[in-house]
Amino acid sequence: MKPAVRVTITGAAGNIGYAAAFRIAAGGMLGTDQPIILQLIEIEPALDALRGVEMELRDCAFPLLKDIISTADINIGFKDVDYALLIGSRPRTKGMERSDLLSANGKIFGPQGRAINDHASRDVKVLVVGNPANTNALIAMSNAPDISPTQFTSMMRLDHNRAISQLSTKTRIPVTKIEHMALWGNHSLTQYPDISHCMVDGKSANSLVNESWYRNEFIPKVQKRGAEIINARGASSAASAASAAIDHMRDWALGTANDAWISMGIVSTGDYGIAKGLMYSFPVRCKNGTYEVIQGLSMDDFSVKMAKASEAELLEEREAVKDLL
Ligand code: NAX
Repeated sequence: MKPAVRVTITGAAGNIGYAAAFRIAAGGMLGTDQPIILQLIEIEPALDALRGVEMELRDCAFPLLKDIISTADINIGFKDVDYALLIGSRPRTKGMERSDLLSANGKIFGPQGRAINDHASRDVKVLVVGNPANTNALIAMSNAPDISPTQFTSMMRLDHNRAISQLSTKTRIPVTKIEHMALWGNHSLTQYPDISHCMVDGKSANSLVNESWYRNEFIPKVQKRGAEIINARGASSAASAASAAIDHMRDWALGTANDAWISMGIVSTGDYGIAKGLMYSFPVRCKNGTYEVIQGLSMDDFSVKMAKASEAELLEEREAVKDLL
Protein backbone atom coordinates (compact mmCIF):
# COMPACT_ATOMS: atom_id res chain seq x y z
CA MET A 1 0.00 0.00 0.00
CA LYS A 2 1.27 3.51 -0.83
CA PRO A 3 1.81 5.97 2.05
CA ALA A 4 -1.24 8.16 2.74
CA VAL A 5 -1.41 11.64 1.24
CA ARG A 6 -3.12 14.58 2.88
CA VAL A 7 -6.04 16.32 1.19
CA THR A 8 -7.39 19.57 2.63
CA ILE A 9 -10.89 20.79 1.83
CA THR A 10 -11.95 24.23 3.01
CA GLY A 11 -15.67 24.88 3.33
CA ALA A 12 -16.05 21.15 3.83
CA ALA A 13 -19.52 21.44 5.38
CA GLY A 14 -20.78 23.48 2.42
CA ASN A 15 -22.54 22.10 -0.62
CA ILE A 16 -19.54 21.56 -2.86
CA GLY A 17 -17.28 20.40 -0.01
CA TYR A 18 -19.87 17.88 1.10
CA ALA A 19 -20.25 16.51 -2.42
CA ALA A 20 -16.48 16.33 -2.96
CA ALA A 21 -15.34 14.77 0.33
CA PHE A 22 -17.04 11.40 -0.16
CA ARG A 23 -15.83 10.89 -3.71
CA ILE A 24 -12.29 11.84 -2.73
CA ALA A 25 -12.38 9.45 0.22
CA ALA A 26 -13.64 6.70 -2.08
CA GLY A 27 -10.61 7.09 -4.36
CA GLY A 28 -12.29 9.09 -7.12
CA MET A 29 -9.58 11.74 -7.21
CA LEU A 30 -6.24 10.02 -6.70
CA GLY A 31 -7.06 6.42 -7.50
CA THR A 32 -8.28 3.40 -5.61
CA ASP A 33 -4.76 2.49 -4.46
CA GLN A 34 -4.04 5.83 -2.79
CA PRO A 35 -4.76 6.07 0.97
CA ILE A 36 -5.90 9.50 2.11
CA ILE A 37 -6.00 11.62 5.25
CA LEU A 38 -8.72 14.26 4.98
CA GLN A 39 -8.12 17.64 6.63
CA LEU A 40 -11.42 19.50 6.72
CA ILE A 41 -11.50 23.22 7.42
CA GLU A 42 -14.56 25.26 8.33
CA ILE A 43 -15.28 28.53 10.08
CA GLU A 44 -16.20 28.30 13.78
CA PRO A 45 -20.00 28.63 13.32
CA ALA A 46 -19.99 25.66 10.94
CA LEU A 47 -17.97 23.32 13.13
CA ASP A 48 -21.04 21.42 14.34
CA ALA A 49 -22.09 20.79 10.76
CA LEU A 50 -18.53 19.73 9.99
CA ARG A 51 -18.64 17.24 12.86
CA GLY A 52 -21.69 15.72 11.17
CA VAL A 53 -19.79 15.46 7.87
CA GLU A 54 -16.91 13.77 9.67
CA MET A 55 -19.29 11.27 11.32
CA GLU A 56 -20.83 10.40 7.96
CA LEU A 57 -17.42 9.97 6.35
CA ARG A 58 -16.40 7.60 9.16
CA ASP A 59 -19.70 5.72 8.78
CA CYS A 60 -18.82 4.93 5.17
CA ALA A 61 -15.83 2.85 6.38
CA PHE A 62 -13.93 3.83 3.24
CA PRO A 63 -10.91 1.50 2.99
CA LEU A 64 -8.66 4.32 1.76
CA LEU A 65 -9.59 6.84 4.42
CA LYS A 66 -6.91 6.64 7.10
CA ASP A 67 -7.85 9.64 9.23
CA ILE A 68 -9.93 12.80 9.36
CA ILE A 69 -8.90 16.08 10.97
CA SER A 70 -11.69 18.65 11.35
CA THR A 71 -10.67 22.13 12.36
CA ALA A 72 -11.21 25.88 12.13
CA ASP A 73 -7.48 26.48 12.51
CA ILE A 74 -5.89 26.90 9.08
CA ASN A 75 -2.41 26.21 10.45
CA ILE A 76 -3.60 22.74 11.46
CA GLY A 77 -5.78 22.25 8.40
CA PHE A 78 -2.96 22.93 5.93
CA LYS A 79 -0.25 21.08 7.88
CA ASP A 80 1.77 18.90 5.49
CA VAL A 81 -1.05 18.97 2.94
CA ASP A 82 -0.34 17.51 -0.51
CA TYR A 83 -3.57 18.54 -2.24
CA ALA A 84 -5.58 21.58 -1.14
CA LEU A 85 -9.07 22.34 -2.41
CA LEU A 86 -9.97 25.89 -1.39
CA ILE A 87 -13.74 25.84 -1.71
CA GLY A 88 -15.04 27.86 1.25
CA SER A 89 -15.53 31.51 0.52
CA ARG A 90 -17.71 34.46 1.35
CA PRO A 91 -20.86 34.53 -0.77
CA ARG A 92 -22.08 37.77 -2.27
CA THR A 93 -24.80 39.25 -0.08
CA LYS A 94 -27.38 41.91 -0.83
CA GLY A 95 -25.93 45.33 -1.51
CA MET A 96 -22.39 44.02 -1.83
CA GLU A 97 -20.41 45.48 -4.71
CA ARG A 98 -18.02 43.29 -6.70
CA SER A 99 -15.10 45.14 -5.10
CA ASP A 100 -16.49 44.41 -1.60
CA LEU A 101 -16.74 40.74 -2.53
CA LEU A 102 -13.19 40.71 -3.84
CA SER A 103 -11.77 42.28 -0.73
CA ALA A 104 -13.89 40.17 1.68
CA ASN A 105 -12.56 37.05 -0.02
CA GLY A 106 -9.07 38.45 -0.11
CA LYS A 107 -9.15 38.41 3.65
CA ILE A 108 -9.78 34.68 3.51
CA PHE A 109 -7.37 33.70 0.73
CA GLY A 110 -4.44 35.86 1.90
CA PRO A 111 -4.14 34.11 5.28
CA GLN A 112 -4.82 30.72 3.67
CA GLY A 113 -1.98 31.37 1.19
CA ARG A 114 0.32 32.21 4.09
CA ALA A 115 -0.70 29.11 6.03
CA ILE A 116 -0.02 26.98 2.94
CA ASN A 117 3.33 28.70 2.56
CA ASP A 118 4.28 27.98 6.16
CA HIS A 119 2.81 24.52 6.71
CA ALA A 120 2.01 22.63 3.49
CA SER A 121 4.13 20.00 1.75
CA ARG A 122 6.63 21.70 -0.57
CA ASP A 123 4.98 19.84 -3.47
CA VAL A 124 1.45 20.92 -2.59
CA LYS A 125 -1.05 21.35 -5.41
CA VAL A 126 -3.66 24.02 -4.73
CA LEU A 127 -7.00 24.38 -6.48
CA VAL A 128 -9.15 27.42 -5.72
CA VAL A 129 -12.87 26.91 -6.31
CA GLY A 130 -14.36 29.66 -4.11
CA ASN A 131 -15.41 32.67 -6.15
CA PRO A 132 -14.12 34.90 -7.57
CA ALA A 133 -11.90 31.86 -8.09
CA ASN A 134 -9.19 33.25 -10.37
CA THR A 135 -8.47 36.31 -8.28
CA ASN A 136 -8.76 34.40 -5.01
CA ALA A 137 -6.13 32.01 -6.38
CA LEU A 138 -3.96 34.97 -7.30
CA ILE A 139 -4.24 36.29 -3.75
CA ALA A 140 -3.39 32.90 -2.21
CA MET A 141 -0.44 32.47 -4.58
CA SER A 142 0.89 35.96 -3.85
CA ASN A 143 0.85 35.22 -0.13
CA ALA A 144 2.92 32.05 -0.53
CA PRO A 145 6.30 33.30 -1.71
CA ASP A 146 8.14 30.07 -0.86
CA ILE A 147 5.91 27.92 -3.07
CA SER A 148 6.12 28.01 -6.86
CA PRO A 149 3.28 29.99 -8.47
CA THR A 150 2.75 26.98 -10.75
CA GLN A 151 1.40 25.09 -7.71
CA PHE A 152 -1.64 27.41 -7.50
CA THR A 153 -4.55 27.00 -9.91
CA SER A 154 -8.19 28.04 -10.18
CA MET A 155 -11.13 25.98 -11.32
CA MET A 156 -12.27 26.34 -14.92
CA ARG A 157 -12.99 22.65 -15.32
CA LEU A 158 -16.70 23.02 -14.67
CA ASP A 159 -16.93 25.50 -17.55
CA HIS A 160 -14.78 23.19 -19.70
CA ASN A 161 -17.00 20.20 -18.92
CA ARG A 162 -20.16 22.23 -19.55
CA ALA A 163 -18.81 23.26 -22.96
CA ILE A 164 -18.07 19.65 -23.92
CA SER A 165 -21.52 18.57 -22.77
CA GLN A 166 -23.28 21.30 -24.78
CA LEU A 167 -21.35 20.43 -27.93
CA SER A 168 -22.06 16.75 -27.39
CA THR A 169 -25.80 17.42 -27.05
CA LYS A 170 -25.84 19.57 -30.19
CA THR A 171 -23.87 17.15 -32.38
CA ARG A 172 -25.29 13.98 -30.78
CA ILE A 173 -21.77 12.65 -30.47
CA PRO A 174 -20.69 11.23 -27.07
CA VAL A 175 -18.51 13.42 -24.85
CA THR A 176 -15.73 10.84 -25.10
CA LYS A 177 -15.36 11.66 -28.82
CA ILE A 178 -14.91 15.40 -28.26
CA GLU A 179 -11.30 16.56 -28.12
CA HIS A 180 -9.41 19.81 -27.74
CA MET A 181 -11.97 22.04 -26.09
CA ALA A 182 -10.36 25.24 -24.79
CA LEU A 183 -11.69 27.59 -22.14
CA TRP A 184 -9.96 30.95 -21.91
CA GLY A 185 -10.04 33.62 -19.25
CA ASN A 186 -11.99 34.15 -16.08
CA HIS A 187 -14.60 31.98 -14.34
CA SER A 188 -17.24 34.63 -15.01
CA LEU A 189 -19.52 35.86 -17.74
CA THR A 190 -16.48 36.94 -19.81
CA GLN A 191 -15.09 33.40 -20.08
CA TYR A 192 -14.50 32.22 -23.63
CA PRO A 193 -15.45 28.63 -24.47
CA ASP A 194 -13.56 28.12 -27.74
CA ILE A 195 -14.49 25.28 -30.08
CA SER A 196 -12.28 26.42 -32.94
CA HIS A 197 -9.70 23.69 -32.27
CA CYS A 198 -12.25 21.05 -31.27
CA MET A 199 -12.50 17.72 -33.04
CA VAL A 200 -15.78 15.84 -32.78
CA ASP A 201 -15.41 12.18 -33.68
CA GLY A 202 -12.52 13.12 -35.97
CA LYS A 203 -14.26 16.06 -37.67
CA SER A 204 -13.69 19.72 -36.89
CA ALA A 205 -16.45 21.13 -34.68
CA ASN A 206 -16.67 24.19 -36.92
CA SER A 207 -17.74 21.97 -39.81
CA LEU A 208 -20.59 20.46 -37.75
CA VAL A 209 -22.22 23.53 -36.20
CA ASN A 210 -22.94 26.92 -37.68
CA GLU A 211 -21.38 30.13 -36.51
CA SER A 212 -24.64 31.67 -35.38
CA TRP A 213 -25.32 28.76 -33.02
CA TYR A 214 -21.75 28.92 -31.76
CA ARG A 215 -21.71 32.65 -31.06
CA ASN A 216 -25.34 33.32 -30.11
CA GLU A 217 -26.35 30.13 -28.32
CA PHE A 218 -23.40 28.00 -27.29
CA ILE A 219 -21.14 30.69 -25.84
CA PRO A 220 -23.85 32.45 -23.75
CA LYS A 221 -25.24 29.07 -22.64
CA VAL A 222 -21.88 28.01 -21.21
CA GLN A 223 -21.18 31.45 -19.73
CA LYS A 224 -24.58 31.60 -18.00
CA ARG A 225 -24.99 27.94 -17.07
CA GLY A 226 -24.42 28.65 -13.38
CA ALA A 227 -27.36 31.09 -13.30
CA GLU A 228 -29.55 28.63 -15.23
CA ILE A 229 -28.89 26.00 -12.56
CA ILE A 230 -29.62 28.42 -9.72
CA ASN A 231 -32.94 29.29 -11.38
CA ALA A 232 -33.91 25.65 -11.77
CA ARG A 233 -32.58 24.23 -8.52
CA GLY A 234 -32.86 27.22 -6.23
CA ALA A 235 -29.24 26.59 -5.29
CA SER A 236 -25.96 26.84 -7.14
CA SER A 237 -24.12 23.99 -8.85
CA ALA A 238 -22.73 21.68 -6.22
CA ALA A 239 -22.26 18.07 -7.36
CA SER A 240 -21.11 19.15 -10.83
CA ALA A 241 -18.67 21.62 -9.28
CA ALA A 242 -17.34 18.93 -6.94
CA SER A 243 -16.98 16.56 -9.87
CA ALA A 244 -15.07 19.18 -11.87
CA ALA A 245 -12.75 19.85 -8.91
CA ILE A 246 -12.00 16.14 -8.72
CA ASP A 247 -11.38 15.97 -12.49
CA HIS A 248 -9.01 18.95 -12.23
CA MET A 249 -6.94 17.49 -9.40
CA ARG A 250 -6.91 13.97 -10.83
CA ASP A 251 -5.65 15.07 -14.23
CA TRP A 252 -3.08 17.43 -12.72
CA ALA A 253 -1.76 14.76 -10.34
CA LEU A 254 -2.00 11.68 -12.53
CA GLY A 255 -1.74 13.20 -16.03
CA THR A 256 -4.09 13.76 -18.94
CA ALA A 257 -4.65 10.78 -21.18
CA ASN A 258 -2.98 10.63 -24.61
CA ASP A 259 -3.33 14.02 -26.25
CA ALA A 260 -6.27 15.23 -24.14
CA TRP A 261 -6.56 18.92 -23.30
CA ILE A 262 -8.14 20.33 -20.19
CA SER A 263 -8.61 23.93 -19.08
CA MET A 264 -7.06 25.22 -15.88
CA GLY A 265 -6.74 28.67 -14.36
CA ILE A 266 -2.96 29.06 -14.07
CA VAL A 267 -0.56 31.90 -13.62
CA SER A 268 0.08 33.47 -17.01
CA THR A 269 3.67 33.61 -18.21
CA GLY A 270 2.62 35.71 -21.21
CA ASP A 271 1.38 32.95 -23.52
CA TYR A 272 -1.02 34.19 -26.20
CA GLY A 273 -0.26 37.79 -25.18
CA ILE A 274 -2.05 37.50 -21.84
CA ALA A 275 -0.61 39.75 -19.12
CA LYS A 276 2.02 37.98 -17.06
CA GLY A 277 1.07 37.10 -13.50
CA LEU A 278 -2.72 36.93 -14.04
CA MET A 279 -4.55 33.77 -12.97
CA TYR A 280 -6.05 33.01 -16.38
CA SER A 281 -7.53 29.87 -17.92
CA PHE A 282 -5.57 28.24 -20.74
CA PRO A 283 -5.89 24.86 -22.44
CA VAL A 284 -3.20 22.61 -20.96
CA ARG A 285 -2.03 19.02 -20.85
CA CYS A 286 -0.64 17.43 -17.69
CA LYS A 287 2.16 14.94 -17.14
CA ASN A 288 4.18 13.87 -14.09
CA GLY A 289 2.31 16.26 -11.80
CA THR A 290 2.92 19.36 -13.93
CA TYR A 291 0.96 21.18 -16.61
CA GLU A 292 2.02 22.78 -19.88
CA VAL A 293 0.05 25.26 -21.95
CA ILE A 294 -0.93 24.01 -25.41
CA GLN A 295 1.24 26.12 -27.68
CA GLY A 296 0.90 27.40 -31.21
CA LEU A 297 -2.89 27.62 -31.50
CA SER A 298 -4.14 29.97 -34.17
CA MET A 299 -6.42 32.67 -32.77
CA ASP A 300 -8.69 34.51 -35.19
CA ASP A 301 -9.91 38.05 -34.53
CA PHE A 302 -12.99 36.84 -32.67
CA SER A 303 -10.92 34.60 -30.37
CA VAL A 304 -8.45 37.37 -29.65
CA LYS A 305 -11.27 39.78 -28.84
CA MET A 306 -12.93 37.28 -26.48
CA ALA A 307 -9.67 36.28 -24.78
CA LYS A 308 -8.71 39.92 -24.31
CA ALA A 309 -12.10 40.89 -22.86
CA SER A 310 -11.68 38.31 -20.11
CA GLU A 311 -8.09 39.42 -19.54
CA ALA A 312 -9.35 43.02 -19.12
CA GLU A 313 -11.79 41.89 -16.43
CA LEU A 314 -9.06 40.00 -14.58
CA LEU A 315 -6.78 43.04 -14.77
CA GLU A 316 -9.55 45.08 -13.13
CA GLU A 317 -10.01 42.44 -10.43
CA ARG A 318 -6.26 42.41 -9.80
CA GLU A 319 -6.28 46.19 -9.48
CA ALA A 320 -9.15 45.98 -6.96
CA VAL A 321 -7.17 43.65 -4.66
CA LYS A 322 -3.70 45.08 -5.21
CA ASP A 323 -3.28 45.77 -1.49
CA LEU A 324 -3.68 42.07 -0.80
CA LEU A 325 -1.05 40.86 -3.25
P1 NAX B 1 -21.75 26.94 0.48
O1 NAX B 1 -22.19 28.27 0.99
O2 NAX B 1 -22.70 25.81 0.46
O3 NAX B 1 -20.49 26.46 1.31
C1 NAX B 1 -19.41 27.27 1.57
C2 NAX B 1 -18.82 26.80 2.88
O4 NAX B 1 -17.61 27.51 3.09
C3 NAX B 1 -19.72 27.08 4.09
O5 NAX B 1 -19.88 25.88 4.82
C4 NAX B 1 -18.95 28.12 4.89
O6 NAX B 1 -19.10 27.96 6.29
C5 NAX B 1 -17.51 27.81 4.45
N1 NAX B 1 -16.59 28.93 4.62
C6 NAX B 1 -16.82 30.25 4.49
N2 NAX B 1 -15.71 30.95 4.77
C7 NAX B 1 -14.75 30.04 5.06
C8 NAX B 1 -13.40 30.15 5.45
N3 NAX B 1 -12.81 31.33 5.61
N4 NAX B 1 -12.72 29.01 5.69
C9 NAX B 1 -13.30 27.81 5.58
N5 NAX B 1 -14.60 27.65 5.23
C10 NAX B 1 -15.31 28.76 4.98
O7 NAX B 1 -21.15 27.22 -0.98
P2 NAX B 1 -20.83 26.17 -2.12
O8 NAX B 1 -22.03 25.95 -2.96
O9 NAX B 1 -20.15 24.99 -1.53
O10 NAX B 1 -19.80 27.04 -3.01
C11 NAX B 1 -18.50 27.32 -2.53
C12 NAX B 1 -17.82 28.31 -3.46
O11 NAX B 1 -17.64 27.75 -4.76
C13 NAX B 1 -18.61 29.60 -3.69
O12 NAX B 1 -17.70 30.70 -3.63
C14 NAX B 1 -19.12 29.45 -5.11
O13 NAX B 1 -19.38 30.69 -5.71
C15 NAX B 1 -17.96 28.73 -5.74
N6 NAX B 1 -18.20 28.06 -7.02
C16 NAX B 1 -17.18 28.04 -7.91
C17 NAX B 1 -17.28 27.40 -9.12
C18 NAX B 1 -16.13 27.38 -10.09
O14 NAX B 1 -16.30 26.83 -11.17
N7 NAX B 1 -14.96 27.94 -9.77
C19 NAX B 1 -18.54 26.74 -9.53
C20 NAX B 1 -19.44 26.42 -8.40
C21 NAX B 1 -19.49 27.45 -7.30
O15 NAX B 1 -20.36 28.47 -7.69
